[in-house]
Amino acid sequence: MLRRSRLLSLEEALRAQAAALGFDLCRIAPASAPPQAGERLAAWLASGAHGDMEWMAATPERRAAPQGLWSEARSIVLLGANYGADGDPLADLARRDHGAISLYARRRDYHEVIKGRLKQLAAFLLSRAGAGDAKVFVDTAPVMEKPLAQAAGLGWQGKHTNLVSRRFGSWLFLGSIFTDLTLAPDAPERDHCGSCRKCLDICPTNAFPAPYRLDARRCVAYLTIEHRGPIPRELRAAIGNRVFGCDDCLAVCPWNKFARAARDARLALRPELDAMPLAGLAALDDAGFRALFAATPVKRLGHARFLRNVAIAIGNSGEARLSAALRPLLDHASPVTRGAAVWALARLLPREELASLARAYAPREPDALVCTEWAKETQSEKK
Ligand code: B12
Ligand code: SF4
Ligand code: SF4
Repeated sequence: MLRRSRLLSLEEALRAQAAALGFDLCRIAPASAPPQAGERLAAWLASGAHGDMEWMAATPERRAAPQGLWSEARSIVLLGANYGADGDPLADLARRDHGAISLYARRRDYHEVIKGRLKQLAAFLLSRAGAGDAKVFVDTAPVMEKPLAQAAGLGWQGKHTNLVSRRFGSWLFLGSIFTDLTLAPDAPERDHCGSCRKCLDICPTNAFPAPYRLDARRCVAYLTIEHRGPIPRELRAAIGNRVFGCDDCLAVCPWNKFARAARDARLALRPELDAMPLAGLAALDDAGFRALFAATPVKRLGHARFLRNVAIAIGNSGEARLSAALRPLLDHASPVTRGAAVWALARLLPREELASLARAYAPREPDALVCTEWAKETQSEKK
């Protein structure tokens, strides 16, 4: 065994160690900037498509090119971790009185799981090479992970802009190791979308102005996870019962026929987070929210914004009985939650009942935006 491992090249040993640590793909790209990624990032930012994700606009020159982030970088090791599941990831969307949480978030936060493994792999690489330096990134640093992963050949950026793998379909988490070692690069992957446009057509909020271009301001993932304020009124109905993220464009991709369930126990799905009754989610207090979503990405959203999302989903449920779950939210400390509750109640209550609630709550509402919600809903009732 020892004899065999001595014969492995550094790159082969790295790949074997990546597999041993639980990564499903490991390939290498040169540290040069991925072609056109910088220009396209600049155009995307200039169009305002990043919405209120100011951190995306903060350091574009560092994000556009690996050597802008770390001038010593010579090679980038790109890692993919499969998070596929058995069954239909969109099945929960049909249960309108239940909340749908996107597949990536119904489990331990991948940032934590992957970052630890990246550090272990980087330490292995440096000790094996006997020299060099390395830095590890997953998601949160200004790194364009998808174009880099395409340059390394993990897959290609599909028309929905995510990386699609011939082996794992849409379901890969990405991470990277930047190193000042010069490693032999792998070949890039080419686009295999062809004339398909399934991901573009299924999007509930029409978030793709063109193939390969996403307007994040319309994407349900942005609206339910990143956006801090009230969700724009014109997009609320299309969100349906999605309370955290969205998988529609990923799930319809034909390349998922090659996908398989994740083998990684630390990324195992938590069955209790599958289609939870909306009434129960609305009734969670802060401690209950934290306990239910402990160590998952949902916890980082915070209780108030989670309730905002739950209120919108209840408003979309068509179930008048769920209005009882909304009423306590009218007294919530967060105006964003109160405003969403007003909108949702207007979808479920008879006109007179809503008018009576408005008489009780609107005059003592301190927040201008929530007052506007009351005014809009009671005005539209008069029409
Ligand atoms: C910001 C961000 C978001 C934003 C914006 C998404 C976006 N597409 O930019 C929001 C909040 C909406 C989001 C949502 C999601 N995200 Co996100 N997100 C990121 C983040 C932090 C940065 C992405 C970025 O750089 N965007 C800027 C734009 C300009 O870059 P781009 O998407 O690569 O855009 C390219 C194309 O537009 C293309 N292009 C433009 N014009 C043209 C024209 C032609 C002809 C062609 C060919 C190409 C082309 O060039 C651009 C540059 O390469 C990355 C992590 C990271 N650091 O990379 C995770 C990341 C992309 N997200 C991830 C995931 C899982 C998701 C969700 C699936 C979560 C969910 N289930 O709800 C959704 C998917 C929504 C979607 N369809 O993209 C994964 C994706 C893994 C994968 N296999 O690709 C990442 C890589 C995190 C990770 N480490 O695993 N996300
Ligand atoms: S994640 Fe959902 S809302 Fe966002 S682009 Fe994909 S289908 Fe559209
Ligand atoms: S659904 Fe079709 S167009 Fe979209 S990424 Fe997959 S193959 Fe490409």
